[in-house]
Amino acid sequence: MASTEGPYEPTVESLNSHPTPKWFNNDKFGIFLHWGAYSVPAWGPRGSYAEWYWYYMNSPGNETNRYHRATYGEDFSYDRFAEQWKAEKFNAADWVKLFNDAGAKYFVLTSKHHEGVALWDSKVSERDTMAMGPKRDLAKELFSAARADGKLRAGFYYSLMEWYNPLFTGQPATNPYTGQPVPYTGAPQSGDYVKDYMLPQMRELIDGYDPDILWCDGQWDRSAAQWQTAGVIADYYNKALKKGKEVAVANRCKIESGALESHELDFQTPEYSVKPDIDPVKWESSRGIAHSYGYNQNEPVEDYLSSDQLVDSFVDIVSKNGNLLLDVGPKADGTIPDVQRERLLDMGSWLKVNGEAMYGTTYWNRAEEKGGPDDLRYTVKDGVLYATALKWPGEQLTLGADVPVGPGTRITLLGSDSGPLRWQRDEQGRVVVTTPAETGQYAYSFKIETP
Ligand code: FUL
Repeated sequence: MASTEGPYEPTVESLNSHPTPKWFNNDKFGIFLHWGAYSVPAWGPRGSYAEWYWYYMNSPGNETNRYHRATYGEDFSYDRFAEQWKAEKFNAADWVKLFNDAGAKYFVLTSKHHEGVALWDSKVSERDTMAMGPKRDLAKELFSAARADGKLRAGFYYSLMEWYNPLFTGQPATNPYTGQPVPYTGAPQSGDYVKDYMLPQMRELIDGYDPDILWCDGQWDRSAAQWQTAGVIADYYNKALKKGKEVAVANRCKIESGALESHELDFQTPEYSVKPDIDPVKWESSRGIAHSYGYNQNEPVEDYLSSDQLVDSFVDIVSKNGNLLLDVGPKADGTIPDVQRERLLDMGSWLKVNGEAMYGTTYWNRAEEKGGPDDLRYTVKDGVLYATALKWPGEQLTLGADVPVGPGTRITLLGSDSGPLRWQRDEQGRVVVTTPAETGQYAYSFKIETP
């Protein structure tokens, strides 16, 4: 397909010259959503990805393979989950409100995971939630609600690869127990997977829904030359530019290696991992609150991060030039599990007080004060330095000797009404701040202003 006019061309050099949007750096916190037919069984061995249900079900010897036979029987094909998926309690406005209350600034919805079920009204396939299960354009409902509300940016995750699509694999999907072929419901039977199906789907998402973020996945399965995503990305950038809009594309959209920590496109995508130190190349770490992206009913509450751990990890990420894309796994009925909702609201109440030390900041000359008595992280914005202590420091907070302080310096604790705090230097020249009464919870942001 011919490229639209504009400065971006479908070459590695041209696409890599695209700047990471400023808003993407400023916003820091997004919500990832993994919702699909896998949300119906919503099951995986503890510590595994529940959205991989079909793959594990198809792997003899795997716990999910045994679980499926025992729970649903050998003849129950995966696509029946898509039919059982009703989303009957899904209310997009409620989700948007929850994400706002969590302090998130954007979200990324799985428009199609490796199982191949599209969450929008796809014209090139009937393997979508219009024809199957919910019989609704879930993506449209969520994007419309977000746009009506006007506060969140909206992005799409899109899996380039599909596990058992015959058009992609060259063989029929099969029943894992009998080896008999099973239908791959609704997907086109002929044509070229990439040219006639995958790239047109990506264009449907971009042209029809105007996403702010494109977050590909499943890229490892083929080379950049085979995926041919460069033309779609160039058009996406050019169209955005014409509209005066800035969009962000994840490195997994693969114009070169697609490796999670490669520098291609707009940001790196480490998964369940955090950079050990500042990386000036923008990155966004994604993870579920527990060990799965898709909802896993087999995961007990103790497998979830506590709100304290979550906030600490977020502060750590931001101090190192990262964003946190925190995943929510909704249930098949469209409700969000209580434990996930609670964590999100705790993040939100922390950010209400301390968000000033996070949103719109950049990293300082170092992320943390190693060797000091307090576990703290630095961020900076408009000449103001913030030091966020991951634990309450006690009566004194010890900052590095090079923290810029002088006669007019004013140090305050966000959320405290005690006013400016006393500070002095210790024998090693470090800046020691006398703390007020303990406030809030999880982590404590001190604001250091020097005229
Ligand atoms: C991985 C996928 O295989 C996981 O299921 C999840 O979507 C994660 C964000 O990317 O590569």
